[in-house]
Amino acid sequence: MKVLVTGFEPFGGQPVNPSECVVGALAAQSFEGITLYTSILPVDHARAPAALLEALQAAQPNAVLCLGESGRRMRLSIERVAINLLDYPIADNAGQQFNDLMIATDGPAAYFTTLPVRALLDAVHAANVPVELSLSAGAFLCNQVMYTLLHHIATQQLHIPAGFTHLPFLPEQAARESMPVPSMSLHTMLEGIETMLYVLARDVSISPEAHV
Ligand code: PCA
Repeated sequence: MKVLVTGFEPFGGQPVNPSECVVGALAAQSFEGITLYTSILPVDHARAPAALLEALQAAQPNAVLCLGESGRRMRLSIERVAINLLDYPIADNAGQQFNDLMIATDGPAAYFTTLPVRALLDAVHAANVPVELSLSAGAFLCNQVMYTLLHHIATQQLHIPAGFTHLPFLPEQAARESMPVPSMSLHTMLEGIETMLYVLARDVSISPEAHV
């Protein structure tokens, strides 16, 4: 099966983005039964959706897992819901900052992820990697990408499990902070995300007519 995994470039003054590190490490490996496609998305409200849709077109995947950083999270956070809202206090990497703006004026208020969240949670937990289900991907770029992904899949009537997982800071990021913040090693993050990929490979029934 084909799986598209995306990450984000660094933002907010951070030297790295753990999602970019995880995606880079995954791309250097091979996974039995999985053809992996990867893409690093810009933290730019105008360019991120097009970059995501381009990656979807190129991969024609059977499942999509988008990754991003959330420095406040203590565990891998499998997001349940993307909301139709851009509302964030810091500028994106293009210097833009929005409040109270809809992502899609013709779209519903929210989408649930179509990933098998309970199976993913249980498998990652069984692999001894800290993980949780999270209600909301926020209202910044990660939410925008998750909403754009699920809106595209819904409107194109695709049958592709898709969703988002937030990652904590890496230890080298946490070490730079003046206040104590949680972190997780790249090795542990990779174990968790690899486990998720194998769950998707096991659980996802491949629809041959799925075209993105
Ligand atoms: N995290 C941000 C955007 C890019 C990223 O990695 C977010 O949580 O929205």
